[in-house]
Amino acid sequence: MKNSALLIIDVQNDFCPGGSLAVTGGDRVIAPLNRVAAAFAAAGLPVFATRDWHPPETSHFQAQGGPWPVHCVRDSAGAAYHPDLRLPEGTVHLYKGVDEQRDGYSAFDGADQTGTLLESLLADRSVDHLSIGGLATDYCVRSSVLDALTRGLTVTVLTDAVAGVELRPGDSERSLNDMRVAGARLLTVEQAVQAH
Ligand code: VGL
Ligand code: ZN
Repeated sequence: MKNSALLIIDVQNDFCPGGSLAVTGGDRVIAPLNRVAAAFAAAGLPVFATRDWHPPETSHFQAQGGPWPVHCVRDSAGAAYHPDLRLPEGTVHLYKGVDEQRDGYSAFDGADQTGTLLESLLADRSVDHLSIGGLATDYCVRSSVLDALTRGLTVTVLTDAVAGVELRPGDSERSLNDMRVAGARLLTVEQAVQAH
């Protein structure tokens, strides 16, 4: 029997339409994520949610030589969860990308507000399988999925609950393929909920 948890990555205003690093269709992940989060909560399974949570100046941003426009600066409106996202009571909140010198794409770079890393939060709950959705397919979702697989967890990627930045057209498709080749299962939310 698998001990599953849901991991929701970076469904924040800055990654949604109107935000400073908007992902095309970023807000389309919200309805499927609300559905799967409710199903996990109803089954008593843990839900984790990350926020990209950057300092005002970081090597992640273009002004400091990095790849990205300013986004998800800690405590800003852009860093808040999208207001339509419904996180169940008891959701464990993780902060990532808090460092001035690192991109911190992976949820495994993230920690809760006491500084406990995701890996140890998962171990505490004997989690061995993660269902993962959110933003962005080609950066934080990809990196989190590959890190989870490296750590020996099994992973389902929720294909209708992810969307990509697509700096290069096709990046999302290529990323999904990389995740599949690395061992992740690709399912829609509907298929994943049925499987539980
Ligand atoms: C992300 C680019 C920069 C992500 C975060 O959440 O995928 N992408 N920072
Ligand atoms: Zn970022």
